[in-house]
Amino acid sequence: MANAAAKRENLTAENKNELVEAKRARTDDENEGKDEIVPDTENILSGFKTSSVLNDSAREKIAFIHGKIDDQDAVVILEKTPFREETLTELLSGSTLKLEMRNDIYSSYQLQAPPHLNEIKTTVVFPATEKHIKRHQRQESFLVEESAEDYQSITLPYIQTQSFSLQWVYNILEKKAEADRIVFDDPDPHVGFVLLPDLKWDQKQLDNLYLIAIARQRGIQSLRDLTSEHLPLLQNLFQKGKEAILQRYNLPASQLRVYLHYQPSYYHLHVHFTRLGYEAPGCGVERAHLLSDVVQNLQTDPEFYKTRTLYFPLRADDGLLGKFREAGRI
Ligand code: M7G
Repeated sequence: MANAAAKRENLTAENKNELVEAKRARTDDENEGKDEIVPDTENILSGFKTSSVLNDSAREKIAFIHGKIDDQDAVVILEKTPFREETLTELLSGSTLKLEMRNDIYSSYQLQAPPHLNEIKTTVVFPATEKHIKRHQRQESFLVEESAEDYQSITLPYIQTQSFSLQWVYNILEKKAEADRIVFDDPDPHVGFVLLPDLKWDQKQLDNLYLIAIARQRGIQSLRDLTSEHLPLLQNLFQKGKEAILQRYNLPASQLRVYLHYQPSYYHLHVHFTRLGYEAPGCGVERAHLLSDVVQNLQTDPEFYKTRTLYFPLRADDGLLGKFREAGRI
């Protein structure tokens, strides 16, 4: 499905040539044209009952909805997708226009697009935990200052009991899920990783390219665990990740923002590869650490991330923020 999506000729003008190159570079053609339509009987959302809108953004055209499916909690994320130059002609000529107002040379309309040009990227988390629901709720954030001691006494004990399940990560590494979406796989148990499209990317255009590289090595929870011992892994992942993206999408490293989150949501080492021009959620300076900086810091000081004070934002309802408050650290 991933390959089929990437192959559709619907990238922006700037990327047309890139796509031609990307097609040439691709070898795994077997999934072409296999986008699945889920039959009504299997439509997980057919019985969805909305409880509340957790958050929405008119500018980003995204809504986070909490509801129930068969009396169990679910979170649905609806996101209107960017326009694609390749489908503009069809969109403009093949739609119905409803006039709203006309004044001199100005007029405004409601355009009703054909269904296939009016898709909404939909992510479903089901069954959703309390943590998933809270995570998407509109909240104020606070910047936390975490010393090495704070990490040991506050953060580590908290994340050991509270963090999200990593089952989806293990499913990817063991090819039990998303196997057909893998862009690159290095099977080495120490320095290997799997590179694949992030859940947030619909792969319809390169403007908002978003992939994640998941380390094969288990037990590296976050940036805090990294030492110079991990340099071979980080450098391998960086180098091969960039090469794979160049090969598949014809995007050079100078077009990429490659970084780790601290705090991450999932405590298994993974690296975000996003398009430089795309303001991906969580790419701000208070949460994103460029992989090239991480590598250099570890080269200069093998214990850099074990000893430094790190800063990160936490949402008002985050239990970890409560722990920092209890300890009088905020
Ligand atoms: P993070 O830095 O731990 O937290 O990144 P964040 O979600 O707050 O950014 C985890 C990344 O994994 C995010 O970019 C998610 O969109 C992505 N992700 C999460 N899940 C559950 C999946 C999944 O099932 N498949 C894929 N491909 N990506 C996922």
